[in-house]
Amino acid sequence: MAARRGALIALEGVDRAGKSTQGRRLVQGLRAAGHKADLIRFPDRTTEIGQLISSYLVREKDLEDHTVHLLFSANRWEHVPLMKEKLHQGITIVVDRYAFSGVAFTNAKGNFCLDWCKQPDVGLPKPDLILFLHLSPEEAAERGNYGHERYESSSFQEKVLQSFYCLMEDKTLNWKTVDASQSIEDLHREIKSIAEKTMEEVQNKPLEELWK
Ligand code: Z5A
Ligand code: MG
Repeated sequence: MAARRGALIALEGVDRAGKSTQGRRLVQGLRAAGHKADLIRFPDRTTEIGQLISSYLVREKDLEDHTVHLLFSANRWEHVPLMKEKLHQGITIVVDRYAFSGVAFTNAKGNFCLDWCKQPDVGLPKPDLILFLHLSPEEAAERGNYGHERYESSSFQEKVLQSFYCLMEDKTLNWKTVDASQSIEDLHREIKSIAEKTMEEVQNKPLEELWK
C-alpha cells in the first residue's frame, strides 16, 4: 500500500487577519497532536529571490510590476521540490500566503487581468484546503496601523479583497472562510479541526496541480 501523504494547507486573508499567528499555532498544535507538520511563509525572504522581494516591499528597490509578480511566483517554485518530497513523506505543509496572494495583489494594481496573474503559478502543488481568514477593515484597524511597506494602505487592501473574492468563486478549490475576529485560541481550535479533517480526507489521494 502506498504511504499516506501529508496535506497542503494554505492560509490567506486580509492584512493583519492573523495568518502568521495562526500558521505558527497550527503547526505547533498539529505537532503536539502527533502529526508531522512544517510551515513555509511566502514570501520567503531568506532566499536570494526573497531578498530581492523584501527590498522591493520595504521600498529600498523599485521593480517593474510584471517582474515583481514573476519573482513572487519564482519564490514559490524554488520551494516546490522540497514541498513535494515532504508531502509524500507524510508531512503536512502549512503555507502562510500562497499563489492567491500573488494573484490578488498584482490584480489589485489595476492593469493585470486575473488570467495573466495566475499563469506563472499554474502547476504548483494544489492546496487541499485554503483557509480564508476574514476580518472587517474596522476590526483590522483595531490591531494597529498599517506598516510602511508597499501595499499597506486601506484603499489598496480593499482592491486586494475584491480580487480574493473573485478567486474564491473557483469551485474546483477547497476554500473555507473563517471568522478571524475570534480570539487567537478559539480561531486556532476551529482551524486545527478543519485541518485535521482535511488531512484525513486527502491522505490516500494524489497531490494535484493548481489551476490545471
Ligand atoms: N505579496 C504579494 O504581493 N505577492 C505574493 O505572491 C505574496 C505576498 C506571497 C508581505 O507579506 C507582502 O507581500 C504582503 C502581500 C505581498 N503585503 N501586504 N500588505 P507578509 O505575509 O510578509 O505580510 P505580514 O507582514 O505578515 O502581514 P500580514 O500577513 O498582513 O499579517 P498577518 O500574518 O495576517 O497577521 P499577524 O502577523 O498574525 O497578526 C497581526 C497582528 O494582529 C499581531 O499584532 C497579532 O498579535 C494580532 N492578532 C493576530 N490574531 C489576532 C486575534 N485573533 N485577535 C487579536 N489580535 C490578533
Ligand atoms: Mg503574516
